[in-house]
This record gives sequence, C-alpha cells and structure tokens, in this order.
Amino acid sequence: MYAEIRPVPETWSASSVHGGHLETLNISGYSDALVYLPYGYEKSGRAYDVFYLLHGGGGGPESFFGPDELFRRQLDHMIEDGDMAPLIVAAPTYYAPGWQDKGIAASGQAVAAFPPVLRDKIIPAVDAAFRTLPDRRHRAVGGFSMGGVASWQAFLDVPDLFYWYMPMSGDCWAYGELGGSRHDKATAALLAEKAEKRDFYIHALTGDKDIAFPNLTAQIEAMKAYPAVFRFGDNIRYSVMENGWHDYPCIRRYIGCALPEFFR
Ligand code: FER
Repeated sequence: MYAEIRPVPETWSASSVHGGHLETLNISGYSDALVYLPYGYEKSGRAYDVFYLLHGGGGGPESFFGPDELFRRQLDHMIEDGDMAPLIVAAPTYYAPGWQDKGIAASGQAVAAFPPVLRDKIIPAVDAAFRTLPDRRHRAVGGFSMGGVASWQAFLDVPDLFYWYMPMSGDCWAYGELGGSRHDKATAALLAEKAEKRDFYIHALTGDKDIAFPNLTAQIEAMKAYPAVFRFGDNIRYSVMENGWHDYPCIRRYIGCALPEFFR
C-alpha cells in the first residue's frame, strides 16, 4: 500500500544558484494570487506549463509561498537539478474577496463555487499576464486538504481546462462534507461518469496518519469499481506515505514526488 516518497533533500532548503521569483497577480474583481516564475522566465521568450496549487482550509496563497521560502526553494532546486522542466506555479485562493468564515462548512461552499472562478477569472488573468501554454494538456491543478477537495471538484466541473490533477489529503465533496467516505460509491460513480471518454492523469496522495486518509482511501477504493475509466498505474495513481500527517511539510514531499510526472 505504501508509496516510496522521497524525502525533501536537505539541500532544497538552501537558496539555489538559479532561483525563480514570486509575483503578486491582481485579478480584477477577485482575490490576489501568488505566482512563481522559474529562473530564466524573463529572457527565455518561451511559454510554460502552469500548475494551479490550492492551499488548505483557512489558508491562502502564502500557505505555500510564505516568508520561509521553503516551497519556492524546492521548486528552484527541482528545476535546477533537472527533476522537471521549468514551469509556472500559480497559487490562487478559493476564498472570494472579503470571505470571512473559513471554517470547514463555509470552506466547502467556497470550494464548490470555485471551478467557474478558475475558468472565468483566474486562468484568463494568468494567461494574460504571463507566457503560458494555454490549453489543458499544459495545465495542472492540485492542492492540500480543502485544496484537494477543490481539485476533485475541478475534475468534475472544468475538465476542459486541466489534464493533470494532484489532490492531496482531500476527498471529493460533490455529495457533501467528507463525501469520499460518507458517499463513497455515489462519488465514485459520479467521477466515473464525468471521466468517461476523456483523457486525464490523476495522482492522489496522502499519508496514513492524515485525518483525510480514511476519506480519500474509501473514495479511491470505490473508484476501483470502474477499471475501464480509472486505470490504476496508468491514468491514475494513489500514493500513501507511511507516517504522513495533515501538514505542509508532508505536502511538499508529495509535490516533489508527483509534479515531475506531469506535463509529459
Ligand atoms: C478531508 C478533506 C478535507 C478531511 C478534512 C478536510 C477529515 C479539511 C479539513 C479542514 O479544512 O479543516 O477528507 O478529513
């Protein structure tokens, strides 16, 4: 059951020689996003893949790109070391401007309403501001906890926008809170129905000590009832890290493991 998820090398927490940088993107009528631009962006003239990365409940773009710079440095090193090609990472939020209640139920509502915001506001703003490859094959969405819930929601609602999905420590709430376990069979049936005749790649990850582990695992098990749609080891993977908790250090490891598989 356990996946080999490599530890974040110690070298990743130090500055790299060739670092990218962060920009704040103002999105008209919506909350700001933080956007990572890889080393060489200014001079290359080329266009890049974009990974849309969603924070956990109660957080924001700074949950990944905060003052500790650990995640920015990790991306710098992964690119510098040749683990993956340079890419843009956009960290928006599913909280609309002025959103007050960031508890679990209200966050669930924010996430349910989020896919049209991605389509109508966030992605157009990113594509307008930066040199992106603006099609689904060159776009990924992933996130932690409520951000993982949002990633499944994007799989259901805006499949035309993303080919690559990285839900981490979050299940699909199409049928309500903790739907992955409370409504595992219905959730799997809905995901299968929406996924039919479409190409995609999902890498879901969590840890066995994670509060979301039972929910995500129940959902994944139910999805195995649709082997023609969800071909495990081919268009979908589920990785569970031994002793993985519901926190950002674990999530950074999952991203280090899964992101190099994307955009191929
Ligand atoms: C889960 C998915 C998301 C879960 C919890 C969350 C307990 C989010 C919690 C929070 O934002 O507080 O499966 O399981």
